[in-house]
Amino acid sequence: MTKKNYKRYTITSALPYANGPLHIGHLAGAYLPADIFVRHLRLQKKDVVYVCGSDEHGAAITIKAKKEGTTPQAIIDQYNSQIKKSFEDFGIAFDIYHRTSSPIHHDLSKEFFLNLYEKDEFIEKFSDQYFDEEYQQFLADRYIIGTCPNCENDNAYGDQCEKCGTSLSPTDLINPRSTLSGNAPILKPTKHWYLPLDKYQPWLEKWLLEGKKDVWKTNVYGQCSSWLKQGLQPRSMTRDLDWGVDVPLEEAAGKKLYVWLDAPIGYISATKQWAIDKGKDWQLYWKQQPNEEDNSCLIHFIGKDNIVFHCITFPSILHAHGDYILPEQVPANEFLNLEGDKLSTSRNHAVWLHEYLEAFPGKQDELRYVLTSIMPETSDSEFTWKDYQARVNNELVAILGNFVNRVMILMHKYFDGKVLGGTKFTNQSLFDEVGSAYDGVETYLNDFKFRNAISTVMDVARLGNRYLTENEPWKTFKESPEEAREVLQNCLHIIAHMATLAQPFLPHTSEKIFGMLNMEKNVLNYDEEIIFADGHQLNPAALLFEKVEDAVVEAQIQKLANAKELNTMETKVSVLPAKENINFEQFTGLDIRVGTILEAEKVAKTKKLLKLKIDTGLDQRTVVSGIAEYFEPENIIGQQVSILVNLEPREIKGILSQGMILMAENSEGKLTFAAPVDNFAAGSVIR
Ligand code: B3M
Ligand code: ZN
Repeated sequence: MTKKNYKRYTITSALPYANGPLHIGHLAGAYLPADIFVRHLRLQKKDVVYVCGSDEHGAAITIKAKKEGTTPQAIIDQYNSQIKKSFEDFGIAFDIYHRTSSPIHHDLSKEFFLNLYEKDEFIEKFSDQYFDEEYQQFLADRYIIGTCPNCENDNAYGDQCEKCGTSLSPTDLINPRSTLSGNAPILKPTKHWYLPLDKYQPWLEKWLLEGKKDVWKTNVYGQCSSWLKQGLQPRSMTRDLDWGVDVPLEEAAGKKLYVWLDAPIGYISATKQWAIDKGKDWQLYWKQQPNEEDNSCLIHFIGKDNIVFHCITFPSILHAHGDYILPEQVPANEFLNLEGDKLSTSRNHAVWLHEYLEAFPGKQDELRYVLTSIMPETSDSEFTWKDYQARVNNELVAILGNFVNRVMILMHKYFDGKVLGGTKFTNQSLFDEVGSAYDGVETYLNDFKFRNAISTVMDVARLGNRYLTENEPWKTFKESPEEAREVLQNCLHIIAHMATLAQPFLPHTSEKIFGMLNMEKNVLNYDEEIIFADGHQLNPAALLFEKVEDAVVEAQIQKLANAKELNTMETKVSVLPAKENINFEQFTGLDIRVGTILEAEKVAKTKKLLKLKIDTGLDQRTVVSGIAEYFEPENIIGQQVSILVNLEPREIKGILSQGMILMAENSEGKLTFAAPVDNFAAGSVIR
C-alpha cells in the first residue's frame, strides 16, 4: 500500500444484505481484515472512522420475503438485528452500523442521483426489459436466471454469474426464466437512466490502470484490468421495482434506484449519521479537501464478488459527482471454502457465527485467530474443523497461552505477584526483537498481509517461551532469586507488548492479559519502555485458552454432514411419496391408448391450457391439457401421446375435455410427453 501518511482514514466493510445470518466466510472476507486494520490504526492514534451497515434494498431482500411469505420490512428488521449482534459478539469495532432503509440514506442517495441527473450524466433510454406476464411485473436482474454465456452455468443471475464472476445484463442470459413464475419472460419497453461507464473508461484507465498498478492487490487489479480491456458499457442505475429508494423524478414514479447505486452511498450516509451522533464533520472523511494532503484515505474491504462495483461503478459515480475522494485501496479477499466444499447458505453448508458461539461460548478470539491465519488474501482458502483444532491447541494453547500462564504462575509462586524495580526491559536483544515485531506487523498490515501479521505476533510469544525455557527461572530461583525475578519481569514486558500487538487480532484475549497484568491502559505505546511501577501488583493468573477436544470437533463435522444429508433428503422429498396400492382390476380398468395430436391451440385467457384434437384410433376427440407453459402449439402437431380415453368427460373453460394426456413431471414442474418410443399406430393399447 502507498506509504503516505494520511491525515485521516475512512474505512468501510461491505454492507451485508439483511436477508440471512452471517457465516465464517463473511467474517474472513470483509470484516475481520477491516477490523484488524482499523484497530491497528486506532492503536497508532490515527483519526479513523470505520463504517458499515445493512444493505436493505434490492432483489436479495424481496426474493427472501417472497420465499418466506412475509414483507421485506420484516426480513430486514429481523436480519439487521441478528447481523448487528453477531458483529458485536465478534468484536468488529465499527464506529457505526447503519441501515440503508434509513431516511438519511434515502435522502443522500436521491441527492447523488439528482446531482448526476442535473449534470446530464445519465443516458436516458427506453429498452426492452424482461417482464413476467403472469405476475404483471418487470423483472429485476436477480429475478431472472438463465445460462451464463461465458461459462454455461445454468443458474446465472441477470446481473452477474456467481460461478465465473462475469457481470451480465439480463438479455445476455441464454434461456432466461423468471424466478417468480418460472416462465420464460417476454420483452417490454421501459425507460431507465444509464451511467455512461464507456464515457468514463479513459478516466478509469488513467486512475485505475495507471494509478493502481503495483498499488492494489494483484487479484483486484487483475479483475479490473480485464473488465477495462473488454470495454465498459453504460449501466442502468434505475429499476422497475417496488422496494428501494425512489427515483427522484416525476416521470419515474414507481421506479427505484438500482441497489448498487444506493448501497455504496450507504457508506457515506452511515458516516453522516455517525457525525451527527458524535458532533463530527462527515465531509472531512468523504469530500476532497482544498489541500490534497488533507484528504482522508478511503479503503473498502470487500469480498471478490463485489470488486466491479467498488473499483469501477462507485468510483465512476464519485468521479462524476466531483466533490468526493476516491478509494485508495480496495483490498478484496477471495473466498473461504468449508471442509472441501463451497460455503453455501441455501444448502446450509456453513459455520454460522451465532451457532458457533452457542457451541463455543466466549471463544470469539479462537475463531478470529484461525480465520486470520487462513484468510483468503490472494486465493481461495479452506476452513476445516481439524485445522481449527490444531491451530487452537498447538498455537494458541501451547504457545501463547502457555507462555502467559507460566510467567504469571511463577510470578505469583515466587514473588506473590509483585513487580519490584523491574520497570524496564533489561535485555537489549529482547527489546530489539519485540521492536522489530512492531515494525513487521505494521509493514504486513500496510500490505494487507494479515496472515503474516498474525504469525509475527505469535513469534513474540515464541520468543518469550524460548527466553523463559533457556533461562529456567524455576532452577535459578533457589540460588539467585534476583536473577529469576529479572527473567520473569522481562517476560512480563514481552507479554505486555505482545498483548498490545495482539489487540487488533485478538481483542478479547488482549483485554484479559492486561487484566492479569493489572495495567490500567489496555494497550501500550509502540515504543513504551517503562511499563510497571515499582511494587506493581499483578492479578491472579487466568487461563486464556482451552484445548479443543476431539469429540467437540467431531460433533461439528457431524453437524455439517447432517446438514448435507438433510439437504439431499429435501431434494428427494420433491419426488412425490408413493400412492396406496391398487388391485389388478383397478389397473385394467384404465383404458390407455396411443394417440396422435392432430391440432393444438391455446385456450384463450389462460396461461397453461392447450386445446388438443387427438386421433385415438377410436375416434378424433378434444382434450384440454395443462401443458401450454412447456409446449408451443405448432411444435406438437403429430406428437404421439399416451391418452387415458375412459376418463369421465368434463368441461374445462367451456370446452368438453374427453380424456387425459399422460405427462411425466419432474421436481421442478417441467413436463414431457409419456409416449411410445417408436411410432405406433393410434389406438394401440398401453398396459
Ligand atoms: N450487499 C453484496 C454482498 O453482500 C452487497 C454489498 C454492498 S457493499 C456497498 O455481497
Ligand atoms: Zn459464468
